[in-house]
Amino acid sequence: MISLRLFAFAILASAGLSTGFAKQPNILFVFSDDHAPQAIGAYGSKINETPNMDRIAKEGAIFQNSFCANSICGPSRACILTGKHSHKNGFLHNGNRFDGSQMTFPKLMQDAGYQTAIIGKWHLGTDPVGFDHWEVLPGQGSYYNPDFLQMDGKRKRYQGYCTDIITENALAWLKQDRDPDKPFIMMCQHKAPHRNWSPPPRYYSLYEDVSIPEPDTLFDDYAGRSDLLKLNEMSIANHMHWGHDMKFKGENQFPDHFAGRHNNGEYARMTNAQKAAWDEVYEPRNQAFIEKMKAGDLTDREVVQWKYQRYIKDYLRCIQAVDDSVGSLLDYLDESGLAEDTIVIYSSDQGFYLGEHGWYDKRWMFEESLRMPFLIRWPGVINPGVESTAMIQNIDYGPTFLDAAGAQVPAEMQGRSMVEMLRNQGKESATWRDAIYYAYYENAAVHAVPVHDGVRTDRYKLMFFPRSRQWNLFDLETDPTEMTSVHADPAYADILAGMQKRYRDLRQFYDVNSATIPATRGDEPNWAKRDAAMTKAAKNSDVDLVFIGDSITQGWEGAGKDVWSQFYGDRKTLNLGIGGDRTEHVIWRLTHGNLGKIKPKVAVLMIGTNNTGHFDQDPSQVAAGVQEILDILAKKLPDTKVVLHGIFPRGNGPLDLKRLNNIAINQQIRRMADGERVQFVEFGDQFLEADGSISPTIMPDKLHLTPEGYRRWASALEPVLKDLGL
Ligand code: SGN
Ligand code: CA
Repeated sequence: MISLRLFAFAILASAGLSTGFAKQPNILFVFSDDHAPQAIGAYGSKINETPNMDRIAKEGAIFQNSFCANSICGPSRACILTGKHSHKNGFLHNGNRFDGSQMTFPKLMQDAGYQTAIIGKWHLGTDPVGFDHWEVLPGQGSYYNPDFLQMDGKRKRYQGYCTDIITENALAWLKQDRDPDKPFIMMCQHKAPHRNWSPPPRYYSLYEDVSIPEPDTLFDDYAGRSDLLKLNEMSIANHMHWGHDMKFKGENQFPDHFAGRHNNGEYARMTNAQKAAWDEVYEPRNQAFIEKMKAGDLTDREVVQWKYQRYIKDYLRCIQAVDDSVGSLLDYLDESGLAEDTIVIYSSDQGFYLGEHGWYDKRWMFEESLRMPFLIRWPGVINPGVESTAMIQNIDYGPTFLDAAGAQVPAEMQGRSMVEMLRNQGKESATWRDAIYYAYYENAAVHAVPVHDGVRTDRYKLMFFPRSRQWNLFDLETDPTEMTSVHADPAYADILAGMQKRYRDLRQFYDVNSATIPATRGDEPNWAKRDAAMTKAAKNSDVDLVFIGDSITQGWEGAGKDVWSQFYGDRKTLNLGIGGDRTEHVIWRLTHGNLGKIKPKVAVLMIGTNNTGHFDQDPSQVAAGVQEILDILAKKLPDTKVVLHGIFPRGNGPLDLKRLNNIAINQQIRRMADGERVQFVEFGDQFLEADGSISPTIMPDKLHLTPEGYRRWASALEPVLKDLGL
């Protein structure tokens, strides 16, 4: 059988693929969910011990600066599969569906002769592609008696504890089902220690008699950073659920201290025997707490401290089972003689807050959730005990696996192979990256974390929040817990400018154009309300004319009201304008219900002045956003004629910078008209005085129209609409 494997490798080598290693190594990639490095012994944990994970570090390498590209489950996994940032692989936030037809590293590993398998959490919506064998949890999966999706489309329920079942099934495939003549990559992906942190019976009492040390920032008040931090819904103080998180039964008895929406679904899945074992341990603890509360023995602060202990102990108990899993897998590699030929990696989809900043969960670009564990053992290549400070990211995993397999890393992968660095015992070359780019897109969702992105170098971190258009800058050397943003500190002016430059350049390097990335503003209540109202209105298909845009379009319901009823009152119209929207928001709306069932004869589109106003965004980027909207309209409303407007002039005079930006956008979007489906109209001159200024009787704030302004707009547009049969 060995000869077959060598034969396969010879073919690979003759095809121009070469690892530079004796043979293609196997890869065992153990990956968990939400396991923060600060809860791993090898990373210096002060709160638990993980001897088996530590063994990987001891016999191989630990990466101290390992980061994710987007700190949330599905996106992190999609970044790994594709070696690309979220905006490139299309999986921006949980709830997206992974496009399995795109290039992924498992497919390329198959091409390179590998047998590929994945068992456990997947969470990408569509079925796995590129795997010879898969068995995955539906969605988040369950800790107790979990169901698994099978390759034949059926579901199979197992009795027992999820972490152990995943381990057993991974071992079964390694032992019995794989083809021993081929190299393999096995991705063993645990659900643990994801919320609701349900441990296995053998660890119900682990840590019960000790008090786990609290992080210094448990009582963070969120001062000194973006005010959006205060809107979070992920604090131990205010957002722990009575049943789901804290494992109480029955009605929430202290609604001032516990959120009450969620029951413990894991308990509900248990068999009677499992329930009895659980109750025997948890109920006396619960009753003791309830009695203390009833006696008024605990201050508010002490309640938070109790909740922290309940949370962290359950979380660490889950990790202990994951550490057992790593132990069993390593033992098997030893026993089977595979250890020498197998790369072993332990990582997790993102970090997690273990009470730091008063939080649980992840998402923010702060250290605890930006970091990912990365431990790697590669016998014969990495010496035991290597510690690397190179900045690595999850987009590097795919390129590394491919490179280790001797396969070509496609140019479209944005990450880089770490193989050379691994051969150099963790020392990065001079051309390795100096900074990482990070972006989080899931706002208007559970935990209320706003969209933000940023860059991190070895010392500084810059974050940008588009909703409030705020920058935050952290000096990780003087403020490692990120308690104070120094963006406005004059002493950091040069550093801020340098980091902003790096931010712009990295966004360009990774081809990030926020004007084309669908974005909801659903975390802003007024926006959410109007968006919902428009989606409702669009359910009525009887619309001939639709206006799409921002506040200038929304203004037809304000300053433009009378003109609207005069011109459009008798026509079947719909106004899809929302003040403050940029191209990316319109893209989101048109793909999330705003077009409903309508099939209008004409769509009037004007968008982009806020891309200019908010960010002075590069005209070609904004034009690409407009193009994206036109593409969506072409797809969704192929029979609708589009009247694409040049963005109206703004500002004081002909050389106003923002006006010039709009002019430059208009120059580009004019070319998007085909004269057939899309017509371009430019009405700017309607609003300008002879000297290029804008009269206050037309735009008092040099941006928004008065009733007279709307009259001029409607009059100029009218012949175009008539021409189009309206
Ligand atoms: C669930 C959890 C959230 C968690 C997300 C994302 N709530 O919605 O706390 O942030 O998953 O997690 S729960 O009530 O279901 O426990 S992720 O790891 O899948 O991204
Ligand atoms: Ca996760």
